[in-house]
Amino acid sequence: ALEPPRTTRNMKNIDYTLYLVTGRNLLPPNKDFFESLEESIQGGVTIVQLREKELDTSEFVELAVKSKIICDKYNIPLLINDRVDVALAANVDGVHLGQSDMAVKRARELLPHGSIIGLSCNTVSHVKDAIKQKVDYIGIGAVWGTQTKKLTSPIIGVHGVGDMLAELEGTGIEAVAIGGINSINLLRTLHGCVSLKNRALDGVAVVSDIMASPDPRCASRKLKDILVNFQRHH
Ligand code: TZP
Ligand code: MG
Repeated sequence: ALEPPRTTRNMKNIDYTLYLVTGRNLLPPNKDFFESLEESIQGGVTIVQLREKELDTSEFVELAVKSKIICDKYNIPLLINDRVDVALAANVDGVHLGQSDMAVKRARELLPHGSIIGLSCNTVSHVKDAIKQKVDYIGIGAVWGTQTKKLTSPIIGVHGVGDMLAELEGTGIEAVAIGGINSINLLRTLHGCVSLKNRALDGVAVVSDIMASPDPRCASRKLKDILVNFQRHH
């Protein structure tokens, strides 16, 4: 087994613009996971979360260690979905927690100082709670319908996302939307999610539009161009 690299990221100016959430089961036939990961970063992914629910612990740790080497090469932060133990073992940059995962406070105590902690939020009440728990960022969703995850909460829509963004005003907590976002609806999503007080998303999280693509570099670049252009004009 490879040794986990010993780099840490203590300065938190994280770029959430194009947030890749992985799902190896979505890869096209014969597409290698690490090749896809590297190409998606080359296309403009700015942060990566390994979301691999079906891997056992040893497989997940090894996947994380190898992914960290690729992410480090491009100075891209790497987060782990749900599993604080895996994040610790692979010495990655943080975790993304769901509402029923380990409490943020506990994860903060376990992880190295300066680790990134994100939380999934589906309601304004979740957002208020996330602010109290001092998370680094929240993932808001599902903004649209998705085939990638069996949803356990209603689809929020752009106005729902906007209402949740409004709560974040002045907190310094960043936000990405997730769920069914692709290059066709991205610009509409970005414009639609802007809160009444003009707060926009800091980025979008995407699974299938990148992972399922035979050309993830191209898929990412397409999304990134739209995001950067929106950010420039907003
Ligand atoms: N959480 C809410 S929707 C979703 C997750 C993990 C999946 C989004 O996947 P896709 O393929 O970008 O719709
Ligand atoms: Mg989770």
